[in-house]
Amino acid sequence: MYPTCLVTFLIAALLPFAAADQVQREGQDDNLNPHMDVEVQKNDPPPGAAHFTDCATLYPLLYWTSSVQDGVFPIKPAASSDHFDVFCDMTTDGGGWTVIQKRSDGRLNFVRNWADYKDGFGRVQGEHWLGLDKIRNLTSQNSYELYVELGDWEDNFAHAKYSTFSIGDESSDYTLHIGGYSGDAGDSMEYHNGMKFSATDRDNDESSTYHCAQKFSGGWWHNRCVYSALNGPYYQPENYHGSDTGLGVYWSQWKGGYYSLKATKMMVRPRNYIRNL
Ligand SMILES: [Ca+2]
Repeated sequence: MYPTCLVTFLIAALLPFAAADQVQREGQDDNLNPHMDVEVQKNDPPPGAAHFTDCATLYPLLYWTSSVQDGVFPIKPAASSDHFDVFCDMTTDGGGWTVIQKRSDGRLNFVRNWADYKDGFGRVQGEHWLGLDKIRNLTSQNSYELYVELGDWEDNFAHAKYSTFSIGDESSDYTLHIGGYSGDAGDSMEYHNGMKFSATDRDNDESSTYHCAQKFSGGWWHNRCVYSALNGPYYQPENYHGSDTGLGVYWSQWKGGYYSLKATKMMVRPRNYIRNL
């Protein structure tokens, strides 16, 4: 698919950078790699970054160089003015997924305002929300699908896959377009199709009674109010007491009304992605 010389160039140029970048970010310890003396200018696009508009376009390079693995890589969607780092899931369901949301331990607060949800928060290596503008830029460059992975406190996992997923721009309040469910988690997103995004300081929901984003916290495409709320407040099991506590991290069709999930991951991929090269 790629000429040998291009592959060689990209391997030489991109992969060491990605490694250096990751080391530097994780690096509370500057001596983590004393041989890596590279001055990384955050605003300079890394060599090769402009070639990849999402993790799916990166996948063939990793495949042909026998280096398929999950990890952090720089991408630049067509509509984005600059590159940014994303976490690429290259192993689930054929790989090529760009992660847009992840929760795993509750260390990151998701009860946030509009500006935070617009810009994104957290570190892509761990819990994070990629940001509505970036999600918009990603999903507007092709027809995208969404994969939602859920984990409970007994280490069971379930997933919901949607063959259609995109969001409008900010002038539409990032209206959600989603459909084509398959999976074993149940469809808890259909109720939110066509809804605008709401956050703690922005009530765009369909309820005249509630400010859903304040009542259930976290930003989401609230209706009246939720069948799912993956950005809801995170609870350890010992601190969760059903209806007395609230919904927490919520996906009604899998675990029922009052169960706050342990882990979530939302990720996107072009629908025409060819998984087997
Ligand atoms: Ca309302």
